[in-house]
Amino acid sequence: MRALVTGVTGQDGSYLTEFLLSRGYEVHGIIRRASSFNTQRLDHVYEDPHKRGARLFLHYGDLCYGEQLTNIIYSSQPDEIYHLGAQSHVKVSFDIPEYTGDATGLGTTRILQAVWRSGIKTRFYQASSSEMFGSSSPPQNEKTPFQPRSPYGAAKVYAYWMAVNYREAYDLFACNGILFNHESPRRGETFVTRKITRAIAQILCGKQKKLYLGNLEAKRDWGYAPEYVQAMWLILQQEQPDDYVIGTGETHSVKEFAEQAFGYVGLDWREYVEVDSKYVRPTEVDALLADTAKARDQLSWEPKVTFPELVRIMVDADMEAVGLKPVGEGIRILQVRFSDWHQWQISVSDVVRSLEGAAMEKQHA
Ligand code: NAP
Ligand code: F7E
Repeated sequence: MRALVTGVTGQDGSYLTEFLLSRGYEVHGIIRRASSFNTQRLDHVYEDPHKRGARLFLHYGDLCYGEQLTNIIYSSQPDEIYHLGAQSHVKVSFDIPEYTGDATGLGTTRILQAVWRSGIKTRFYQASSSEMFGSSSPPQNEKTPFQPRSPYGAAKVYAYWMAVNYREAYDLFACNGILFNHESPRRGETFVTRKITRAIAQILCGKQKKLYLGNLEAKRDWGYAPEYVQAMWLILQQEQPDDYVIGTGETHSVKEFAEQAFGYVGLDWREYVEVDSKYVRPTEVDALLADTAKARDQLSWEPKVTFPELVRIMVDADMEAVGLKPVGEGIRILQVRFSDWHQWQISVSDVVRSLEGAAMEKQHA
């Protein structure tokens, strides 16, 4: 089997690549040209493509330019396409709404059009988001109306309907995974969970005194990212193309996340966290909570990692990244819950150290 992954350098793209390689896939990934290395999340699985038996190949492309996307799709002839690439930061989407619409919204249309025009028989996964539900009351499922509250959410709604439209108009095997927030030690440093766990490690080693956050009352359904990429794969293995909500069925506030994370290392979050209105959004999604009955029934997918466990995994990883001895519960959770494809040493330690190295370089730049 051959898969093409857009957004391969991101949190989900890197876990999905590991998972697909572990299942024997050949994986082609699309990366953006950057003036510095942007493949840190993949370095541990990357092999020289000249080597016999190499199964990971990277191609330059940008979601804002259709021609190159068509070339890559045509030349790699994938059995499955996982379209994960996007400008994925909600707050940033208010600053660059036009670009967000282009990359996150139209990017999907460019890929769908390339698939249709090239006539390749492939299955297509669209990375849809719980942000599309916006102000619709929780719990949210596949039938809940979309009422997006950000340029990002609106762009994802457009992309969602384009996937549905190509399925209905051209019989493409196109599916939407409507994923609720999922986090990990590879989460980008400016998303709230990683911002908190990373700050704790910096505070513990004396490099940071305060953590400035925005809205502490917002509630999210937070799960563990490696489990979510397994759901993406399952969605494309079904007999019929369809759309699925993926989440944990539990919701917690930002304040609760901070409380648990600081508490895990014996600190009181109230002594360190301060609110800065700079991080408050013009419009907020107040509460997200997944109703995952369909995924449970049809995909037999259920998350194994709980909210306190997710917090522990992330804090342990960020402590390790700065050279501190982790508390250790997070490390044990991966040993018990995951098979070979996702274990601490290879999947967390090596990657987090290289990500932390890159983040430090940026700070000094
Ligand atoms: P992420 O870490 O921000 O990764 C986004 C990826 O898209 C990166 O590889 C990035 O490349 C790439 N990208 C951005 N703009 C691009 C462009 N113009 N051309 C080509 N590539 C581009 O996001 P994630 O958390 O892995 O999420 C994966 C997908 O799921 C995204 O579509 C996101 O919107 C969606 N989603 C995420 C969540 C969540 O909780 N994580 C929930 C629901 C849906 P660089 O590395 O070069 O920046
Ligand atoms: O914010 C609040 C913020 O940026 C979560 C993306 O992966 O998930 C993600 O979007 C909550 C919001 O994630 C800070 O206002 C408080 O209510 O971590 P976040 P998000 O906006 O939910 C969805 C499902 C996606 O699809 C997206 O791609 O936390 N919050 N203080 C803060 N958020 C940030 N980033 N920084 C703060 O200081």
